[in-house]
Amino acid sequence: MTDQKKITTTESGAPAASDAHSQSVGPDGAIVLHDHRLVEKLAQFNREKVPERIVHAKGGGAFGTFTTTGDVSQYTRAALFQPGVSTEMLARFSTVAGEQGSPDTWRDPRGFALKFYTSEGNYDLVGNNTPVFFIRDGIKFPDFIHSQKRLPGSHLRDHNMQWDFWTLSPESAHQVTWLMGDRGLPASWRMMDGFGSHTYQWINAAGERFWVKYHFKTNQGNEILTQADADRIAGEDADFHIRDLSEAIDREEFPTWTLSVQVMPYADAATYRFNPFDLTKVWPHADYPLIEVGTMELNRNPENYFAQIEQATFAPSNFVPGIATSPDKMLLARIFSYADAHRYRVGTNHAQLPVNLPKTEVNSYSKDGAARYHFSSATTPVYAPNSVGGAVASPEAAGDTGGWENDGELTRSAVTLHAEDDDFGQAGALYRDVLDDEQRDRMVANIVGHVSKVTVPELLPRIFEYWTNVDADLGARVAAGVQPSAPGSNEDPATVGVLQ
Ligand code: HDE
Repeated sequence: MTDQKKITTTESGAPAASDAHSQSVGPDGAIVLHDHRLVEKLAQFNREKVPERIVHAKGGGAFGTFTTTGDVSQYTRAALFQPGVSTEMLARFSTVAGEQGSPDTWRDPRGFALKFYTSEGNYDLVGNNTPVFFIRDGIKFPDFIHSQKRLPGSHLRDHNMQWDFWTLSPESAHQVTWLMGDRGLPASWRMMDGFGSHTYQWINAAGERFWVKYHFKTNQGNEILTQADADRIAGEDADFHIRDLSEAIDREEFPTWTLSVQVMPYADAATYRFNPFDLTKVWPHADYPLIEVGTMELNRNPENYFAQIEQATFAPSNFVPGIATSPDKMLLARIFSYADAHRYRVGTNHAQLPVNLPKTEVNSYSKDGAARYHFSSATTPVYAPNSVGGAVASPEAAGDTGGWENDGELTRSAVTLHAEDDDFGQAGALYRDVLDDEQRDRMVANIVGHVSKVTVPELLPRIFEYWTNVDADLGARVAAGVQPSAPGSNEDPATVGVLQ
C-alpha cells in the first residue's frame, strides 16, 4: 500500500480543493453559487435519509450462514433445506412501534427478519420473536399500528389508545399476553427465539404439500430484562441491543439458533381443532412436534449500516421452489405490502442493491427505472415471448408454486372457527400452563404498570374483563393491582404478589 494519502474528491471523482473553505469573493466576501463543492456537500447531506420503515424502524442485524443438518427433504424440495446445504444469509432484528433512535429496550415484539441468499433465489422469512400476532386480518393493521404509535394532535404515545384498540379486538389477547410477559423484553437479540409465526406451505419433490410453522430456538438461552432494568437501560443506551450483537460478533462469540419446524399433513388442516391459518393461534407441540432442520449462525457484522441494514428489503413474497404461502389472510396481505413498502422506501430497483441482490442470475424482463444498476446485454430481448433466445418461464424449475382448494361467494367476514377456536383460550393456557410463578408475577406487574397509565376510567372495566377472559386469577390480580377497590378485585393488593 503506497503511503500516498487518499485525495478528497467531488462525487464525480475530481480532486477537491478544500473541505474547510467555501469559495468567496476575497477572504471576507460573499460565497459564490458556482462553488459546486459547497453546494454538492450540502445538497448530498440533505438527501442522506430514506423514509424509515413505518413499523420496525429501529433495528440492527448481521450476516451469517444457515446450515441444514437434519433431513426434511420428504417435506420440501427447497434447495436450502436439503441435508448438508449451507446458505449465506442476513438477519435483521427490530422493535415494532419505536421510530429510528427510539430505545432498543422498549416493551414490544421483536422483528426477526431473515434473508437467505439461496441457489434458487432469495428466500425471505420475516417473522417476530413471538409465534402469534395481535390481529388475524391485515385490513386492521394500519389501525392497530396507529393505536400503538402517536396521537394525531399531541404526537404523544397514549396508553388509552392502545387499550381501547386491544379491548375492542379480543383476537389480540394471545399476543398481548406474550407481549406483557418476559418475551416483550429480551435481554439481547441473541437471547430470544424467532418464529415464522404464520403457517406456510412446503412442497416436496413429488409435489406433495404440507403445512409448516418455523421455530428458531436460541442456543444462547432465553434471557430477559425486568421492566425496571429495561427502563433504566433505555435512558442509558438507546442502542443497547445493536451494540450487544455487534460486539458479540466482534468478540467472535457467534450467536446460533436451531431451526425446527412443525409439520401438519395437508389434509389435517380442514379438521384440526384450531384454524391452522389463524395467526393468533399456535399449534400445541403435542399435536405436531418439532422436527429439527438446521442451524443459523450470525458471524459477520455489516460494514455499512445504511447500505446493508437500512436499505435491506425483506419481503414475505420472496419464496423459492418448495416453499409457498398459505390461506392465512395476514400473510396474503403482507405479500402485497412489503414489496410495495420497498418500492416506496428504497426505490423501484431496491432488489438490485448488493444487500438485496440474489446469488442467482436475474432474467426478469424488467428494465430501466430509477437507479437501475444491473442491465442485460444489448442483444438480450426485453420482451417475451420472443424468437431471439430470451429467457423462458419454466414450470418445471418453479415446480408447484403452492395452492389449496378454495370456493364460495366473495364475502367480507371472519374466518371459520374450528372446534376449539376462541380469542382467549390459548392466552389462558400460556398464563396457566407455560409460565411459572415468577413469570406470572412479572406479567401481572407489567400489565398493572402499563394499565396504570390509562387515564380514561371507562376503559378500566373493559381491561379487567379482557384479562379475566384470559384467566380469572389474572383478571383479579390486574384489577387489584390497578384499583385495589376495583370490582372483581377480591384480594388485598398487598397479597396480589405484584412485584414492585
Ligand atoms: Fe410487518 N411490515 N406487517 N409484520 N414487519 C413491515 O415492511 C405489514 C406483520 C415485520 O427488518 C413493513 O419493509 C402488514 C407480522 C418485520 O426490514 C410493512 C401486516 C409480522 C418487519 C409491513 C404486518 C411482521 C416488518 C414496514 C399485517 C411477524 C421489519 C417496512 C398483514 C410475523 C422487516 C417494511 C425488516 C415490516 C407490513 C404484520 C413482522 C409496512 C400489512 C404478522 C420483522 O410493509
